[in-house]
Amino acid sequence: MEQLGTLEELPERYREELNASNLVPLWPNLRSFIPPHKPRPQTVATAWYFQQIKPLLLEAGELTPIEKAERRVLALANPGHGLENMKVSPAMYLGMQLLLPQEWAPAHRHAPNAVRLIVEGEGAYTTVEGQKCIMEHGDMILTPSGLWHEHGHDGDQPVIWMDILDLPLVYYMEASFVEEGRRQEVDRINQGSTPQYAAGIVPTPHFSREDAPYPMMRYAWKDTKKVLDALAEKAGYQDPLQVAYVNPETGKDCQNILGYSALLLRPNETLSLPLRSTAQVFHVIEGGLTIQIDQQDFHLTQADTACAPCFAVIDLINTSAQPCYVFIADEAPLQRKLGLYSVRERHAEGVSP
Ligand code: 1HN
Repeated sequence: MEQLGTLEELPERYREELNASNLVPLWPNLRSFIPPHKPRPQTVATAWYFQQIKPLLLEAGELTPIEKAERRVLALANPGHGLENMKVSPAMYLGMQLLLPQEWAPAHRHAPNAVRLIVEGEGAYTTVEGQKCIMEHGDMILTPSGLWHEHGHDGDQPVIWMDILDLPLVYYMEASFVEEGRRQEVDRINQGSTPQYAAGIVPTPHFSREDAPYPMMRYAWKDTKKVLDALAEKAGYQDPLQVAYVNPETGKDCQNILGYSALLLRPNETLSLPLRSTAQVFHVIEGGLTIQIDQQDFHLTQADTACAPCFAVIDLINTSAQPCYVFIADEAPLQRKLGLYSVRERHAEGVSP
């Protein structure tokens, strides 16, 4: 591939004239905008350890009253994107949120979609459009774009959860804003059971399905874990055990932009993932594992989180005698809609299996 001309090669006078007319020569920048063969991500493989996060988050609880924070969150920022940009990848924001007993995080609704993954503590809940979703360890709770949500806490211990939002993308699109609201009336308590879906039935379409794109707000961990364990009983050695969080009425991704799944890594199992065009986040719900990302090892235990850039070579390694359950978030729904999603086999990229 030809080496292209640089900015420095151009006469200073010419560069100044371009500048004054808001013009930029493409050729010095061309290679970085369309690099050969694969993207050059700013996202760097990074891990965040709960043991380090928790004391700092609890200290935030002493330093900043909830009224002064609205949401008391420490964002997990990828240094490759600049910490102040508070992103883990081009479209994913991650944060750890603390709510103390009796605290209240008031109602609002905003353009970015969010999910909460409950990390620690009991007694808290999120109310989404009048539906009170009880928070238990490992549950995933949706708060989709434009829906009212607020958090409360009737328990007696701090509760910590992880927020995942498509904020970086929505902000980049200049589409991000919030509205504040009044305390919601609770009209339904979601305890996590979804007997209609377990029965293989959905409401009849007297109401257009389009009108209810979010039939399920809470994905209870106890149910997801049961399904993974049942799959493991029938699965062969090294069959990937991964389930996607979907809209149970359509089978499609549960949100428009980010995708969510859960994976079981059995004792002493190693899983070599295919190379994917999306960045990925890995969060340990139970157990421990080593994640090798482009030859870099991260040793994670319960509540730790790591991210990998697009097309990274990733191995998930469980050397323990305990099963390990991992929550995964990615940008696949967004990339699929844009026609950008792809998967490459390792051997085609010269990587040994
Ligand atoms: C938000 O609304 C929440 O509702 C948490 O708990 C984190 C990060 C950025 C923008 C909005 C919440 C957020 C957020």
